[in-house]
Amino acid sequence: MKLDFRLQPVLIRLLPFLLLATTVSSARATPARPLAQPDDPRFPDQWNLYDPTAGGQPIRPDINAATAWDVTTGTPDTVIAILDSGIDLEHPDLASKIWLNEDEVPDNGTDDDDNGKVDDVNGWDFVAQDNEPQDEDGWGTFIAGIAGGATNNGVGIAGIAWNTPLMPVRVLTRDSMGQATARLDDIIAGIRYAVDNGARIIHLGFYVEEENLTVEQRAALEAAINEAYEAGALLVAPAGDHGLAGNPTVYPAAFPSVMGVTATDRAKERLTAAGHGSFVEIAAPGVALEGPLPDNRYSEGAAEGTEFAAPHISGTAALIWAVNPSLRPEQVRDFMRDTADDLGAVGYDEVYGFGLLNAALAVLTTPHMLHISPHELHFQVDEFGAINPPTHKIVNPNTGGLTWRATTQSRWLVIEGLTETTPSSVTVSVDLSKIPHCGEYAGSIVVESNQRNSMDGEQTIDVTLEFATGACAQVHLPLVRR
Ligand SMILES: [Ca+2]
Ligand SMILES: [Ca+2]
Ligand SMILES: [Ca+2]
Ligand SMILES: [Ca+2]
Repeated sequence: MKLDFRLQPVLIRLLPFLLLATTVSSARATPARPLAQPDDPRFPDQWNLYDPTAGGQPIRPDINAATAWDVTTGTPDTVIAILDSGIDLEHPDLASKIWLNEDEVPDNGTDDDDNGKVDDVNGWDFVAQDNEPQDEDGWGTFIAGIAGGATNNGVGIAGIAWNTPLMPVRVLTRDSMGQATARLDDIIAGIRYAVDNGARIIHLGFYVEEENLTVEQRAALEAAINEAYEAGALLVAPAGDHGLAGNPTVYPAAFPSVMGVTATDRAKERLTAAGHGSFVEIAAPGVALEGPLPDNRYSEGAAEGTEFAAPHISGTAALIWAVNPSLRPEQVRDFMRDTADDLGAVGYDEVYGFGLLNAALAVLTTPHMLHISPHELHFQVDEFGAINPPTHKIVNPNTGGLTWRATTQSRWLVIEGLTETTPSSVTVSVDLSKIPHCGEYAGSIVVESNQRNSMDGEQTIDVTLEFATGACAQVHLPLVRR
């Protein structure tokens, strides 16, 4: 939403949560589908994530999230902070996704993690100065749902980053006239809170026209933003919806450290009201969107605005970081810019920026970094001939089954069941019939990435097998009898 910092507390002319009478066409053609199709009943209407009718188009209107999900559905290690009106903490598509501050003991009146906030288990409400950043307006809930709503839970919508926690940081509210307001100090404190508490992506859901910021205010906001960027966080903000109303330069989108996002529709045309200028860095779907609203409601495919395009960038950044957690924010940013589908004038332009976000290509282009665990497996045969444990799992928590494989030269090891979705895993067991006699055995499993742009080579998992005291007689019995 649009903010105005001229008054304290800052008055914001309300940017209405645009609910239009448009309905999404319910075309349900079924071309070859990516593997990771979530079961959320509203997913077929989320053309912005995956448009099943877009197969033949050289540039898809969606972000092709479904193809990206074949590689990764995100990781719990990457947290997205949503600086907005809070998040509906009870919504069935969000409750399970709310960030949990594990260092804070709830409801004991103590700031256990010493971060300056008492009992901040689920983020912070800078407006009310309490630990319940509940959304009373809807903006933050909707944005959170696009970036990382609960997915494949059989309910409502799919989000982009399935496994990524969402940290509600409430900085926006309404005044007595129903207009949206925020205090600059709260926004700055909210950014710092997000960084200090481990958010890697800071989603700034609002925009302020240049003329409504004093030089000092702008400098203070930019300093906090630059500090966050240098600390390793990616910052994302809407390019604003006043392209037809003077087309002002807006902040924070126009700060160099922030990705400014414009909105496109299902025909890949820019939302006519979207702001345009050098502060536009990238485009994402932002018209006729389906998403969650407070009180277990949904937008019914009728939300539009650059505010709702921007969270596509934040959710995709979380997927990129899942593929490779070692990246700096500027690298994550580059992968999205470099893989965006060019629209409008050839190359970068001030209407579409570097083009329309292509989450699938961004994720596939990101150098894969293999994260598997554990790196050692141990089996034991007990005196009754049973193997403990019967199976081990090698888990790849960040990326899906398409991205890696596990093989072994040890004939007595059996590897099977590579799962497709993240976290993906294989099951390892022992085939005792391949063991000639009791003793101690050492084997190995080689894990390697399938991705051409892998950053790491083979990884070896050592496997040992030993027979417990008393187990040998059992195993040798058939041989002895012969
Ligand atoms: Ca605390
Ligand atoms: Ca506490
Ligand atoms: Ca869902
Ligand atoms: Ca262009």
